[in-house]
Amino acid sequence: MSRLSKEELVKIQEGLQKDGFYVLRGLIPTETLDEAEEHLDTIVDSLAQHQLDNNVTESLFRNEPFDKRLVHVYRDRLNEAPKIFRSELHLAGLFPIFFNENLLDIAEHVLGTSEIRLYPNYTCRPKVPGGTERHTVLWHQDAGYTGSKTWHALNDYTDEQLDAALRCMVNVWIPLVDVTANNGCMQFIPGSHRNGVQPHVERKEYLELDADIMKTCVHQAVDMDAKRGDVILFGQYLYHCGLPNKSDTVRWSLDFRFQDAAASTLRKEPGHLARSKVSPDAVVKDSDHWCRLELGGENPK
Ligand SMILES: O=C(O)CCC(=O)C(=O)O
Repeated sequence: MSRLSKEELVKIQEGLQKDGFYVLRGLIPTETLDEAEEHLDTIVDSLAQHQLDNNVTESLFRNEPFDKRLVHVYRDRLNEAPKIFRSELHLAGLFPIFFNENLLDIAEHVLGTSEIRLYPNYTCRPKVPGGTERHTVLWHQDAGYTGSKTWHALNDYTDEQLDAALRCMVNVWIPLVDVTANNGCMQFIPGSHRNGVQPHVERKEYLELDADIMKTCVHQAVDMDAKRGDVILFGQYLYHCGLPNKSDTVRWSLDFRFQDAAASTLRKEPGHLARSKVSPDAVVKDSDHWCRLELGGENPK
């Protein structure tokens, strides 16, 4: 894997500062994506087996392609299909993506520290067709979730801790299939990261940015089309949503965040150390190590 140059890292940081996001084309090698896909398919194996055991389906659909299999497993019940996987992601095939050296170089450059954690919120989204409410992500800022006490956050953080936690995070979104508006890509409002954290309303499946705020800017929304292996970077403050999937295949993607390991996660989970000069022995070493760990890292006793 060739490493990004200093010039490229500077350009990424400038793009993030200016627009609130940056897209890297073809960063993740095909073999890495193929391996991830193979391991994610084992999650689909379990779901298919469960449906078969309960006489809900007549087959495991093992020969169906990765972007079709869940459609068969959940045929006529697409609104029951899982919207995310999290605890299931301690799979060997995901280590090379979550701990990709180029992504860690970007995090180190953008966050200005060698102490980087994988934030305890890493997600795989199998966005099934049908445009269901469950699979259509409403306009939001990730900061809305990170600080939300009814969602994941601890009850006793200070405003200073919240501000520090949000400012030293970079979000990574990777499509495992080509994505367009038709199969439910994200939409961004460029420059919206400059507005700070805005009010969100609790909806059934997701939080939603205040409707009056969205009225003023939704006409600026851009479709974040991307190819398998591209990487979309953005920050906690950017207004974004995930469109409904109107295609007949599953829109698979991964999203995760890197954070300065010195900041609070604002959760009970500490995350997983991904790079460190201070405590190199505490870094997640390899895929075997990753498979032995649990979602979000060991909770402090
Ligand atoms: O994948 C999507 O459609 C939306 C993802 C998203 O909102 C996020 O990663 O914060």
